[in-house]
Amino acid sequence: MKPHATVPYEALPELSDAERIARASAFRDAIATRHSCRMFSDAPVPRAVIEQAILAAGTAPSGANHQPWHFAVIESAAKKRALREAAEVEEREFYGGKASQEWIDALAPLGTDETKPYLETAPYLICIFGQRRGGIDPGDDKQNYYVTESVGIATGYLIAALHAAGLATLTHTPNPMKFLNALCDRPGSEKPMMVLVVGKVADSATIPLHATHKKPLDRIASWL
Ligand code: IYR
Repeated sequence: MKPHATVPYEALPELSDAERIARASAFRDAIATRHSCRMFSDAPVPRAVIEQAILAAGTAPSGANHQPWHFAVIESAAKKRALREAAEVEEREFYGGKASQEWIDALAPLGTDETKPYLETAPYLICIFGQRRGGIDPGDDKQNYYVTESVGIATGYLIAALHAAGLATLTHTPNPMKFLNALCDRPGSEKPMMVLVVGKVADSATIPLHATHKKPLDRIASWL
């Protein structure tokens, strides 16, 4: 390697093989209870939970460690209503003819339609933006790399952190979603990538049976 400033890798725990397997399995059990939620309670959630989860997301790996993400957290009723209205305009077009029949058929087991009441019910809508340019220091205007991949990984961390805090999430992707820039006061150079709906699960909420069908290991992995 070329010379560069370093610090020691903080020691990871020395575990027995059995303990590693048990921990990996326990994590799988815990994360497997996470499902996309479309029935949220309007119960408030402390902002500090969201802050800690976003800080966890901010530790994700990214191209050249430029951390090309921004999380705009909508919590005001007025902004939530505006987002819902804009999203529903697009969803009406999507379900009203823009989407291919194949896509509509694929969504049938989820029971989704153009009405998105949870966009107003849930306490937080985290709008996630990718930055094509930036860098690590304030005011940097450097090229960023692997923005989509980096933001995707950070979003995974965010979802996992919120799940660990006992909160439900829904990844929502209005199409197109450029309206999010104006709504969230973000510069046009940023790419809106996802809305993460966050809150407590509503009493007697259900999930589609379809969502419980996960592929077995031999269909998602191979050993070479
Ligand atoms: N954005 C629409 C449609 C939709 C698309 C996919 I791919 C999904 O996994 C779920 C929904 C909606 O939110 O209804």
